[in-house]
Amino acid sequence: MRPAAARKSPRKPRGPITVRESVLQLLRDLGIRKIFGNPGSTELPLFRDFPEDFEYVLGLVESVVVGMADGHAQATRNAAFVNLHSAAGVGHAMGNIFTAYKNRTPLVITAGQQARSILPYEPFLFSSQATELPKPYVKWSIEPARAADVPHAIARAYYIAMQEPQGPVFVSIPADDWDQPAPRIAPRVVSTNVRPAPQVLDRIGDALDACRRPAFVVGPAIDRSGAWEAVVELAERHSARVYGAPMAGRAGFPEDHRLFAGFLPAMRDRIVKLLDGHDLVFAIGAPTFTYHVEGDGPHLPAGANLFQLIEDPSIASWSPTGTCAVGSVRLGVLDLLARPAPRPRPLPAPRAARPPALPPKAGQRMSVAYLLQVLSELRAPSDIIVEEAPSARPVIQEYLPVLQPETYFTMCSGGLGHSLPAAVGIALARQDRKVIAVIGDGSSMYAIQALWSAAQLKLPMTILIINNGRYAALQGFAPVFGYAPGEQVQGTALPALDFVALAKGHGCAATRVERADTLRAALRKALKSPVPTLVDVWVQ
Ligand SMILES: Cc1ncc(C[n+]2csc(CCOP(=O)(O)OP(=O)(O)O)c2C)c(N)n1
Ligand SMILES: [Mg+2]
Repeated sequence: MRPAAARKSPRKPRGPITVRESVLQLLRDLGIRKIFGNPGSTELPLFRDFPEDFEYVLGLVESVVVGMADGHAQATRNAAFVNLHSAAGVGHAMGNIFTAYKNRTPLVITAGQQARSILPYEPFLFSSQATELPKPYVKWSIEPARAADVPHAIARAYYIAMQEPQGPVFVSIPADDWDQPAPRIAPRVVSTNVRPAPQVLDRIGDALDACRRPAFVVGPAIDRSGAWEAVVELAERHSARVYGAPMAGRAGFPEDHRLFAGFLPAMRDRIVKLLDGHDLVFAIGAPTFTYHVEGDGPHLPAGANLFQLIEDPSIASWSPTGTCAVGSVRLGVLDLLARPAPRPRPLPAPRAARPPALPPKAGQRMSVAYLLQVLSELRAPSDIIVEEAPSARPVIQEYLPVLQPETYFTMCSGGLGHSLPAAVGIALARQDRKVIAVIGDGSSMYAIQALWSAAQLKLPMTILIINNGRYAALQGFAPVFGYAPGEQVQGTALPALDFVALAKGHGCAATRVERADTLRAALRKALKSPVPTLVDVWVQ
């Protein structure tokens, strides 16, 4: 980086301006001052005369770049601007572009392209079908026909990304475009959501008023749309029992609330069993339902009617049954709250208290439950948990409950390699909060370079590695796919990874916890640390 004095300050261009100047001014106007990227020769022209009021956030591989941008966009509620290297860089990013699409995270992803004048000669680094490459996991994809159209394309991309259902968009930009003349693009006011149709909401409201035992299934679009408090009020008004939706990337309800009944698994017959006895199921901001394995039989218990409120018309279209209001989850819930209060209903019985996790017996490793119970005692309720630890998920749901809005993030996609970089992006956005990344040993290795960005950005985050030395989720799943009990599952052992060395090698502080009696002190110290600190905890 050049010394501050040598850098140019932002200026208001007069007369004809370049594509670069036009795009940077547009980004300022849209409230964007960070560029998440990994540079190559096809991107370098964008960064010449890099303005002082922008920050380039470097990820060492493009998957980390997109993961960080995803976290930042979710935490700031504004699209993040991403710049990737042409073809190969977009390829590296693809896993986390898929995840951003499933997470419904607004990202304006740009990528370099070779200079227009040599495109006919299939040059080095040329992306021959640049706009096809990220499909179908972007909402829109374009390589503008002329250099002068680049700023307008980026503006259009931004408004598409921000429109619910939000998501990533893609703009391919030839390297020689940045110095070409372009018009200045004035920012516009474009509304980003729509109010669900009142007549469909009325049907849902009438059914809610008339039913005897309502169940709410709360999904990620609640927190995304800022509807957490409104959903709590609606559940209390109807004395509804509230279940977490399977595989949700955000929490939608306080998990210590008397009405909260736990999580639905991603399995059809078990969902039907858990919802048995309810005559109405209202899925709020959740797909109905995300399944992980095959199942047959009904999707709902006998006698139950399904209603749904979701911002995504595509999700609404594949629900197997029921009535769906499409539009802003927050506006929809507020409209339901504006109806007259129903006659009071008896409260459902609270769920059974979970048993406390016990420390390990001498010579044994601690359980994941014990680790999370201790973390739960030490964290503040406003700390942000960013999680990717597949077999630990059900234990996290029991022992590390989410208590407040915007304090839990993971991915909706199932694609590992998201949450460690996302935690970095969230920590960058929310420097008022402690961010705790809770990551499986296997998951961490899909995006371990995120540690370097955390160290360079000096983010005081905690990275907790739940180290069981294996891909436990796959071993746990094996019987579902016909494995005999105890049969070895190929490719699921992860010996000889040294997370303390990996963390230190990326510039983070690190410590290892092998025994339960050193856990509390190590976690307490890490949570207070002013630098990114990894705690590698060995569990059963
Ligand atoms: C990109 C990607 N590759 C592979 C998988 C398959 N997969 C699902 S869970 C899992 C294991 C994760 O291991 P770890 O983070 O250690 O968690 P554990 O299963 O031990 O709880 C794998 C490899 C995936 N979901 N995403
Ligand atoms: Mg593991």
